[in-house]
Amino acid sequence: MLTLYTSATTPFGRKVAIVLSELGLSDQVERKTINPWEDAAIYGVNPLGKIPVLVLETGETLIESAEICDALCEMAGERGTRMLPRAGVARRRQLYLQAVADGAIGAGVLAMRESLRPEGERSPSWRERQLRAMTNAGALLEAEAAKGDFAVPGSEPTLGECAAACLLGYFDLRFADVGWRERWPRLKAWHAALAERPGYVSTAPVL
Ligand SMILES: N[C@@H](CCC(=O)N[C@@H](CS)C(=O)NCC(=O)O)C(=O)O
Repeated sequence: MLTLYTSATTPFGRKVAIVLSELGLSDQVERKTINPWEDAAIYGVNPLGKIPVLVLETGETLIESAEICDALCEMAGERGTRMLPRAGVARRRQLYLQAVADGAIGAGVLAMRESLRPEGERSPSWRERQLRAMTNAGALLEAEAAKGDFAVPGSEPTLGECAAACLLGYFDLRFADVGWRERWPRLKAWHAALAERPGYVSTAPVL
């Protein structure tokens, strides 16, 4: 059994959960819910204090969602290779899309935490910078979707697409005022189809 430390709202943990579902590995994982901001027990599995964390049966601990997804794709054989090719330009493309989406989510987490600081300690320019990274990433993904090689409805998403879907879900959760569907119509159409997949539905964040 694998052990996944995650929470009901983490977008990075959601990406891992979607990948597990798409790869048919969900039932091989025991989930442990933890709030990394409040529960110091997280440092027992990740010195960085972040989730998600995946502990393998060997005891090996993976502390970064991209690293976790890579390992899961390797475990899943053929389907894993379709989600994340093992080498070459096709692999780099998926890692690139994932880096764009993950980077934007990370910026969003910083902006969200900034808004929780006491009134006088908040920096509007800092938040603005993080939002700029998020909207730049959305625009970039819209351009990628316009190239026409994002998954068509009903087909299996790649790793980059799973990450992109989590970014859009995170806009819905914390940054609805950005109005991403109005800004990026191709992503809107693509997301509507992907959002029907069981892995996306069953991992919807719970506040
Ligand atoms: N690059 C990491 C980012 C993980 C991350 O930032 N997780 C957030 C929750 S969404 C967290 O645990 N933050 C706690 C902290 O930064 O102290 C990954 O992809 O796994």
